[in-house]
Amino acid sequence: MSLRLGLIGCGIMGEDHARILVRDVPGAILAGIFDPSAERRTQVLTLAPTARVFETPEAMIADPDIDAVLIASPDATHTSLALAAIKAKKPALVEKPLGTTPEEARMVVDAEIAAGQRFVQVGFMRRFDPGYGALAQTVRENTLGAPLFLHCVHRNMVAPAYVTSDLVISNASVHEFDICRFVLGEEFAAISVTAARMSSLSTARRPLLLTIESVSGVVITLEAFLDAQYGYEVQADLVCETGTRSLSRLPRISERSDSRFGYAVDADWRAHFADAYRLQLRDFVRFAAGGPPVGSSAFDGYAASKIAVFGLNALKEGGRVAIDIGPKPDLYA
Ligand code: ISE
Repeated sequence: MSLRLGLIGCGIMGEDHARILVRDVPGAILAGIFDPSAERRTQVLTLAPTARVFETPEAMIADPDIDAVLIASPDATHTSLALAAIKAKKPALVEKPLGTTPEEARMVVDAEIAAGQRFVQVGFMRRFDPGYGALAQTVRENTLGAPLFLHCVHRNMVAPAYVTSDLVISNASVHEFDICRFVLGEEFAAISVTAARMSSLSTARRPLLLTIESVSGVVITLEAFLDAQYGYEVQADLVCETGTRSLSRLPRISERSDSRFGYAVDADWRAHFADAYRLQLRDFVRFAAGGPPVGSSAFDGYAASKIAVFGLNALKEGGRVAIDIGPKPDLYA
């Protein structure tokens, strides 16, 4: 029997999950949806006309006809809904951030520890991207010697007006914190943040350069620039003792037209990480059907939020701020 998934939140990410689920994920159906907006519900119902509409997310989580949930509602609701899923003993794929503060995210970790079981997968989809997978493999198998630098770039076309410099760290850079921990397979020791001058095209936030030192001494640099205008771009260059390995700069398709030869740049992360989103959902369905946990755990979600707080301190106070996220509980070993 197919796994019956419930979708909480039918906005940009919820609709994307619904589309992927309906088209590309065997073994699961979209059985229920919740969203306060009739317009957004209708959009998702056109993809899955038989999905049942629930009045509240709590009713959906408790319903015996729903086996697992995708939580893609506004950030401030993630923690309480993840806790409700754990209480109902239902697997949940929770969009990042797991909490709006590390304390909130920690509540989810503690609830899983008390339950003695993992239910939550955090939607840091980059862990499923084949390119990042290859970088992680390089480190794991020591094919180029020890890693020394990891140079990252995170550029958005234009972020919404509410995205402040703080959110560049706590909402966008958290992806980088998670994927760099994954690629290097270790924790961070310190962070510093330098803000560039404001782009004249955006007065909401400043472009940031983050420098992070890992516990073993790898230096990570991250340009986080959310107003690049030309499109969405993510880069990562892993510099090791005997060579470097990088995410490809070139998309799979090139084009010749109008006397030009070139490549298109993706407009946003959904297009750029389409493969990763698909693989993430497939693996979540396997996990929810009884398979092993995969992807980012609740502890990884907590770690990203906690690192963000150290980053915010570094932005505010200047200088190098030591990072300590504390020990990893046995459940996540
Ligand atoms: C956005 O909030 C996301 O979650 C995307 O995955 C990320 O890549 C993007 O840059 C953020 O602004």
